[in-house]
Formats: sequence, C-alpha cells, structure tokens
Amino acid sequence: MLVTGGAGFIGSALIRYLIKETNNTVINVDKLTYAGHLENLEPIENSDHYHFEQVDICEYEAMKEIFRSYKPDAIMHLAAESHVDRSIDGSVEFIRTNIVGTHNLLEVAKEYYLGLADQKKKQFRFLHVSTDEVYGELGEVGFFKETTPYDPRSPYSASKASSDHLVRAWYHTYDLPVLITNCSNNYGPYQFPEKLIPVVILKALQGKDIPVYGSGENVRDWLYVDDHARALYKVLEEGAVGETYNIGGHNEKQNIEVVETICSILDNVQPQDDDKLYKEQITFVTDRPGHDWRYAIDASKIEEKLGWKPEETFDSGIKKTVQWYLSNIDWCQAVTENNYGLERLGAGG
Ligand code: TDX
Repeated sequence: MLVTGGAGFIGSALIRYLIKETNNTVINVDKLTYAGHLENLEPIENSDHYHFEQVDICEYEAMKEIFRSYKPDAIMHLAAESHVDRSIDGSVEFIRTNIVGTHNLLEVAKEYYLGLADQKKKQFRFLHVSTDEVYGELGEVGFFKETTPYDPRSPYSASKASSDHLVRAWYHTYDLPVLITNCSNNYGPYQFPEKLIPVVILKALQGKDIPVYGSGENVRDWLYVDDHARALYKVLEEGAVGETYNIGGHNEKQNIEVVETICSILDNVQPQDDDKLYKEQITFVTDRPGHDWRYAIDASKIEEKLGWKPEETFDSGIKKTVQWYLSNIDWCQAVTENNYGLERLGAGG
C-alpha cells in the first residue's frame, strides 16, 4: 500500500492505523514540508511493514521508480497543501502540489496500472482523499451530499476541487479504478499547530490572545482523525470503484463553542496560578477573507453502504486531544521550530 503525505496529520494517523490494525505493508511517500514530520510516525517506525521515501509527488521519474520497486496494490493519496489561510497568502504551492502533483500521480499510476496482470488490475485502487470545502459553504440549514454541486471559494478549496475533477477524469477516460472521499474538519493528536484547535490550545497555554475570526459564529463539523483513518481504509477495501463517499463526524459546532470548550477543559486540567479563566484570553480578530459560513456533512452514504460510523463524540475527542497536546508540548516545539511562530496568517491586505 502506497500512502502519499504520510508524515502529515491525517496521513500519519492513517499509517499508524494501517500498521497497528491491518497486515498491510505501507510505503510512505512524503516530501516533508513544514507540515510533515517523521516524529508523527514514531509509534510504528520500527515495524518491518513500514517504509519511508522522501519524494515530492510532482517528481515524475522518482514516483515511477517507487511504483517500479514497491509494486503497490493500492495508493491512498493524502499529500496536499491544506491550510486555507496559507492559500490566501500565496497559492503557488497549492496549485503545484494539489493539482500538478495529483496529475503527476494519476499519470504514473495509470502507466503502472496498464502494465499489471489482469488479477492485479482487479485489485488495484487509487483512493483520493479530499475535503468538504469543494462544495462551498452552507447557510443555516442543509448538508453537503455526494451530489452537491462543486462551488469552491478559497484558493485551497479550488485546488482540491481541481484535483477531484482530474481523478474522476482518469476514471472515466482511462478506467483507472479510483475512489474519492470528501471529509469535514479533522482534529486530534499530531495536528500541525496552525489549524483552529491546536492554535487555541497553544495560545491559551502561552498566556497569549486566542484569535477568533469574525463573530466566531461560523460552523464546522468536527471529525476525530482516527475515525477518519478507519473510514478511509473501509472505503479502500469495500467502496465501489468510481464512487465518492462523504465522511463527517456529526459534530456541528460554532467556532466560539469549540474555543470555549477548550478553555474550560484547560481550566479543569491545567488551572492558571492566579485562578484566571482561559476564556478571558479570547480575542475577536479581523475575519478571514471569503470565510465560508458553515460546513456540515451528510455521511449517510458511507454509513448505509459500508457500515462506517464515527466512534468518537466531540466531547470525548476534544478532551483526548487537549490531553494529548498537554503531554506533547515537546512535539509542538519540535515541529514549529524555525518555521512557524503561531502568527496570524491569511488576514488579507
Ligand atoms: O486562529 C484561528 N481562528 C479562527 O477563528 C484559525 C486558525 C481558524 N479560525 C476559524 C476559521 C474556520 O472557521 O476556525 C475555523 C477552522 O479553521 P481551520 O482550522 O483553519 O480550518 P478550515 O478553514 O475550516 O479548513 C479545514 O477543514 C477542511 C482544514 O484546514 C482543511 O484542510 C480541510 O480541508
């Protein structure tokens, strides 16, 4: 099994799951950008079933060589630039990795697939991991379904939408056996501290302002990363070729609710010396340009067709997550050292 982006947040959760819970051999192909860290794989790095190759998915010859030497039965493609705020500040890497990189991978996978014997061809799968942001934003009501028309609105989501279209085109045009998943906001251990939840935890602990964009009323639908990893493997193993599956956690929350929940967990588990409450650090800041109002996933297809359901509630998942960050402050320092100081990104202007 070849996993791209396996040193990132979701990719590493997937590889830890594959090595611990299945008999698959995993080849992790990762460029190790600012958001990719081999520390995320420490729990499984000594497994005989795990191999790592530091390669950029845009490199045609290097990717061809990886397919030639490892002969994977399947590819799970998670390598991507993923932070909306960074895509607002500069879109070049998003276009390059998410669109050009996916195209390169499709070409290499297609050539490899065409050369396989019939039996191997039947087994081969290309799973493309994408986001609910391709569907645009919702108002107060409704849910994203697999049939919702695409309407991406940030440079990031437009690049992911492009990659989804390319993957579908390679299925229809070349019969490459693809599957696509679109998920809601992930959270959990090892998330790079630029996304909302780890930013809030770390800013709170550092005694700094906790930045909430706009009114704080935007809604996101939170999915615990280990639930996502299980869903991805289920889709790979049991999903119908050419189909798309939405993956969501049934946990719609306003951002301000998420932030206040984290503050009150911290008040309990790590009270401040002077009995100050962490929520006093909450600061409303300039909104993100083009800030999508609400995301919410209708995950009934994957539940009904494949029998997948999230196991974690937001209450249990967020407690585990806060606890993980408290126990892994060293990891936070190691992964942000020399590359990111939790400063505001994507404010426009
Ligand atoms: O400091 C912050 N303050 C704040 O209010 C940050 C970093 C974010 N926010 C808001 C913006 C969003 O409404 O919190 C919400 C979540 O923001 P992000 O963590 O940046 O995630 P989002 O923009 O919703 O996109 C995420 O979900 C879909 C992932 O980053 C994407 O990779 C995924 O595809």
